[in-house]
Amino acid sequence: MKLYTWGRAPNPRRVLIYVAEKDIELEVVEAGEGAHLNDDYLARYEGRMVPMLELDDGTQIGEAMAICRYLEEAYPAPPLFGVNRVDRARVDMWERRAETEGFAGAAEVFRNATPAFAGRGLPAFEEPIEQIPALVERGRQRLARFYRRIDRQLADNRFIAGPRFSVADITALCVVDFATKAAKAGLPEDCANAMRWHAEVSARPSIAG
Ligand SMILES: N[C@@H](CCC(=O)N[C@@H](CS)C(=O)NCC(=O)O)C(=O)O
Repeated sequence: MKLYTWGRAPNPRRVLIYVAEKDIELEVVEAGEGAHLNDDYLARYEGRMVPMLELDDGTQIGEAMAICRYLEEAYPAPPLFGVNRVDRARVDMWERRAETEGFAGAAEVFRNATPAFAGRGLPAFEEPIEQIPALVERGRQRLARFYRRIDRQLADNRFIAGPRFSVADITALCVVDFATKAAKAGLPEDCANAMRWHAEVSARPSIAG
């Protein structure tokens, strides 16, 4: 099994944290060269993004959560997708929100504001996709709404989806760190619950290093 990653890119990081939480051994392969994925990887994988998990029989699995779900079946302990029907639904719900609200917002800011991504306003396209500067502000709005939402949720919950650490925390943490470093749009200081959560999850061995 090989996991293809790219430097400190946030989506492969979701899988790397998951793998560290589970103590799963797999071969990690760097698919990037500076600000680009390398040509060999792009030619071999039609998804043209990372992360991608390649099984020993050549099967290619893209999408961070599809990879984690595949691994969850082989390595069920500790459970990171919830422990019962309601819990699993809650984890899915918050993980989806972290991706579709948080990641989408951070990506809108990053991809439309970063000079090195000129002509690459969206990932995975072969043809140029121009940046749209107006999306930077809209991305910030999406992120701000996501931050307020998790701050309210974390007022009564230790972790994003309830009392247990889950993939929802992994995705939300990667959103916050990516937005802070790459989009200069970190957690607002008045989001005290989210700040408390961020400090706690950042100290986990799978994340702190
Ligand atoms: N929804 C995908 C998102 C993957 C994604 O956006 N990956 C980025 C790196 S974080 C990528 O491969 N970008 C390629 C590029 O910018 O050329 C997932 O969950 O894995």
